[in-house]
Amino acid sequence: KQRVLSGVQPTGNLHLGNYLGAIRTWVDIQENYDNFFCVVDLHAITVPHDPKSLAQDTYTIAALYLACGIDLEYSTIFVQSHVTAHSELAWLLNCITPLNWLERMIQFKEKAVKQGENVSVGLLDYPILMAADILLYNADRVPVGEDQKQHLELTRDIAARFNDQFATRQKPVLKIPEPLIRSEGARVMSLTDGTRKMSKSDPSDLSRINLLDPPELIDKKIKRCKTDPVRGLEFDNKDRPECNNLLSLYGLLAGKTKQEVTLECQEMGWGQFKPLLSETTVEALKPIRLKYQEIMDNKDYLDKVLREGKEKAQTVANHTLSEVKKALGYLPSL
Ligand code: AQP
Repeated sequence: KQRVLSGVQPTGNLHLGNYLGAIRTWVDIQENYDNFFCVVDLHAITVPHDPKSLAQDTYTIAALYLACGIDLEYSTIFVQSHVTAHSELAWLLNCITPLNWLERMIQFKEKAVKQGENVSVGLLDYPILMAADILLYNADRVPVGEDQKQHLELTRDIAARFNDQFATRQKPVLKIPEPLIRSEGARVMSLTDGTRKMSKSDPSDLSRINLLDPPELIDKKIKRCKTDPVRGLEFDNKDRPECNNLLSLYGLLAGKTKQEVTLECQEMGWGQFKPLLSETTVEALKPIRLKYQEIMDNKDYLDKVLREGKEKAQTVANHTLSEVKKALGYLPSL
């Protein structure tokens, strides 16, 4: 079987963008691959974080993976910081990657502007750690949202450069991964501005629907979300980004095609559509919330999942790391 690797940062709760852009795809494809899904807690400290909530947030994301349908028969779930090879490979890749490759990254430029002088070296280095995450597992496919596309291209460039410099064409050390970005759900937009992606770091909680939001809150957020005064609802009108986003969300959550949604909703006004979207969202998220609660009530089970996940991940990661060190010419550990 081909290998899949992906992850989410434990920075708060997951939102519909993380779910529809990434995790839903993981669940849909998992039976066909050998999957590693990690909670990327080393990435979570590249921006200021609260040490009091990091561990709890890590549990939350791992439990949400399971609640969303990640199945341990096909997939391994683990915590990035529990497998030390991630930090170690990131260092080795740091030393072969030109600085200007990182300075070009759009996400760095956007986040760095927000943080001014406090921006950390870690934020610049984020894509190299992500490359290490992927390359350690010889991943063939990396299912992510559209916003991670540039980082994946960088991962491919780093792997190719490493192989060029330290391996032979016949026997490459690092596997060059392919992105897996589905067209539907790859870019879920904010509820308060249809031109910006739904994001955890948006200061307004009204801009996103979190997977664990209670029904009343989901209803409130949809009631208040930005719309427009145009009559009728339609996809793909670039002057109506909010309309496109809300119809897309409805289609994805109701399991309906674009055509079906168009037929059903083209004559509707917002007053009729919003309650429909709200009800559909609540129904779609209900099983996730219930399953999540069940898992969080059984921390021993969750610890066992993460302990076993760590062991499996470590075996694969340590093997790749030792191949990389051998290629770089290190004296083997005595
Ligand atoms: N709006 C989105 N639409 C589709 N996919 C998205 N992803 C994130 N936002 C959207 C995908 O979710 C996965 C996890 O990404 P991450 O760990 O990088 O999450 P994050 O960056 O903490 O989430 P945000 O909300 O994107 O945070 P900020 O505000 O920090 O930028 C990835 O596969 C990502 O593509």
